[in-house]
Amino acid sequence: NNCPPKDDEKYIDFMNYYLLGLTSRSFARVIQELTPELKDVVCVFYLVLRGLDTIEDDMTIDVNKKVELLRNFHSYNYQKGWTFTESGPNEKDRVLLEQYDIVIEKFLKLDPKYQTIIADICKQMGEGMSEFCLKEKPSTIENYYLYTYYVAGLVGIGLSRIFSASGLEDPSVAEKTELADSMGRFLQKTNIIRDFLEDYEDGRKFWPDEVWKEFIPEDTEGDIGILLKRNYECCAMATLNYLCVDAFQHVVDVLEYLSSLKDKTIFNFCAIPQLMAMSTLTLVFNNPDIFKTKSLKTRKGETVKIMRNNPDISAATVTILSYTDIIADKAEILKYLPLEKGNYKKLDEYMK
Ligand code: PS7
Ligand code: MN
Ligand code: MN
Ligand code: MN
Ligand code: MN
Ligand code: MN
Repeated sequence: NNCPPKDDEKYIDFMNYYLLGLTSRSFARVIQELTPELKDVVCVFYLVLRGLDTIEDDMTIDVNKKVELLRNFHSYNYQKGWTFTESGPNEKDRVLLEQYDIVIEKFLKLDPKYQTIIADICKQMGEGMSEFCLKEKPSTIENYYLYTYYVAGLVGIGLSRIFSASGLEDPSVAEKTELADSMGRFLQKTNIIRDFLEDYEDGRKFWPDEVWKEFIPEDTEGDIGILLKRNYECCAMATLNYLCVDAFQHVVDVLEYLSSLKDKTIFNFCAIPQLMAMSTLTLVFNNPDIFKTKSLKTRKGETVKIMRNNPDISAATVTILSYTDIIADKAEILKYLPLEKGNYKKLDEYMK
């Protein structure tokens, strides 16, 4: 048998980075370029949360079973040999759970100070996710905030604790939990807004009902799918723009957080996804195509520019400001749209 032993360190590393490449399109690269002290830690953190999310997303698992798995997931990280082979056949990341024992091997080799942070965030996220799989997905704006805190704000908080624990960043980075929360939620809200059509077609709803109901005539029947109907285009656009404006509020925190970082590789790791999200949200803002096309993405050339630029805090600020210019232009056009069709007037109030 040519297979290396499962406790071979090189094999474990190879497999973990293999799984990272397999399960993350957007984070694999920035994680790999992190400083050596942190890259394995963040790679494992990613895989642990990706594993947890694969359970959350799997609609073939019975809810009671799912709640149990989500709540206990943090403890599996200490259980050598644990794997989960019952994911539905359509789960794109099921192989991660089938090979989860190799993530555990790597997790147990990390400095215990990092293990504790990862397990703690995993525990809190698992509890939050289980709460939401018992009730309906975000229906009020308050729930939408809470959900994005659980699945993304907590990631930002955990990463900040890791940065500070390494000594590469100031202890104060871990203490700015509100800014870290904004870092995560800006990414998550952008993702939820952009993926509306894809998620809807897969039976997932993240846009809070409270928002679109604001913009729709009172006696209308039906679910959020109504936003895809031609007659309701105005309401759909008002809802979209409301959610975009809500997400844009995080950008101030993002810049403040980024300006507190010292390590260049940590800065890149944090800044690049935020700039990508800003680019995506600018593209999506007031853009009716998101209700028609599933893969609305930043143009390749623009992505390359963001990545290659190797931004420092002033370059990142300039990039953000160039996007806010575009947003301001798009918002200006909005003012001249006819108001009679729907509730654009309400939108106008929100835009102030
Ligand atoms: C530990 C890097 C940097 C202070 C798996 C990174 C799914 C948007 O639509 O896969 O499924 O393709 O692109 C990431 C803050 C979390 C928030 C959350 C862990 C930034 C499980 C990312 C990522 C904090 C729940 C990716 C939040 O979505 O979506 C590590 C600082 C995982 C970060 C999920 C979403 C992440 C997300 P799609 P993605
Ligand atoms: Mn992705
Ligand atoms: Mn999920
Ligand atoms: Mn997911
Ligand atoms: Mn997904
Ligand atoms: Mn998504």
